[in-house]
Amino acid sequence: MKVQKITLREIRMPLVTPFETSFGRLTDRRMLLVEAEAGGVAGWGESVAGEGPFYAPETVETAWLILRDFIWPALKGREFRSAFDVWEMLASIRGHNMAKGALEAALWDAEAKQKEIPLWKLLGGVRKEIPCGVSIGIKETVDDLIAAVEREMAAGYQRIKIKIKPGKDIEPVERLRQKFPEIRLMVDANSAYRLEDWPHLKRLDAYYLMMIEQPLGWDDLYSHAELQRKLDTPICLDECIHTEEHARAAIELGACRIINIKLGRVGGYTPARRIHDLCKSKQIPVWCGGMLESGIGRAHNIALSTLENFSLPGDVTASRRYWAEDVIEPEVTVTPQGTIRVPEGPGIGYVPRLERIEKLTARKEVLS
Ligand code: OSB
Ligand code: MG
Repeated sequence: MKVQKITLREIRMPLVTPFETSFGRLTDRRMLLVEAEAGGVAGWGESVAGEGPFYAPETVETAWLILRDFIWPALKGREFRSAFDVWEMLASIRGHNMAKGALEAALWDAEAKQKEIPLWKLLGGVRKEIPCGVSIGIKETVDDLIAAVEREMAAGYQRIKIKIKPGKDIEPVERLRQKFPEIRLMVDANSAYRLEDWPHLKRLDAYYLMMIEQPLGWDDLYSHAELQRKLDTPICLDECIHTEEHARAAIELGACRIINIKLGRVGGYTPARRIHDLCKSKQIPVWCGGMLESGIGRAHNIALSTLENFSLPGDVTASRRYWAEDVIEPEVTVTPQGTIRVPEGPGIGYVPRLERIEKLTARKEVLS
């Protein structure tokens, strides 16, 4: 395989409804799309870096810079066996996983398209239908939250995750449990608490949550291990896990019992699969996280979710939950049973709508 050229595009899309987490409120999304031309096909990837360095250190700007000045020069003109090798070719660049992951994923898509098979098959996926959950942002009132949960349950989603932060945690969870005693419910704090808050977090044990996601510091495995010893509720790590080594340390320390895998956070399919395999061997279930992606990133999350140990519903949802109109054809839809049927077409299995993408493009750079 050899990459002839890559095109970076920044697209902007307004969210259907604002999304609030403990680290901020988002109304519009800026996304960096990578199109890679290799051997007569075009592979597509999406960087999940945010507008600011609040979920993770990377931003749209840093991902653009690293892709242009370091990642592209490391691949340009080089012959390699398959997309599997890209991660290793980029090993001298430390961090910047979201930038790496965008191009790496685009090359997996390209390879599957060259071979005329679905990407999920190239990856070794086993699932034809993936179970879906939703992530619901922090709401003004608990009544708003209840209404949102009712809507998503009616749409079929198999589990509900709500975002929490200090002051908006116990009460909403308690009210949701009164109203919906049977649903699969979990919370995500996006690092809003400190270890000293453990007696407060301990109160969540009363509500038999599936898990509490990333309660403590974004890079603090040690405190999560302390906290997990005090809680009955399983901790799931998101922000903390950027590498296979972090995953290994987290598991060995007892810092979590579940791991959320995001392609961008770990730098692409090769590291994502390694973390998946490690977790499988340690009986740690994983699920696929979401980053408010456009259809391109969404399609990749679907492919990743077909791997065997993605046994819990992920944050992989219909295009319509976030976008009035997506950038792929067809859009991602969810069955009344709360599943997504995995596409059978080549590569990611959804076709990028070039005309629409061009219209949404705020800036573009072609590198060859
Ligand atoms: O922590 O999983 C998270 C969105 C932006 C940044 C971080 C997170 C999220 C979500 C949204 O929870 C998941 C989705 O894309 O539906
Ligand atoms: Mg999270």
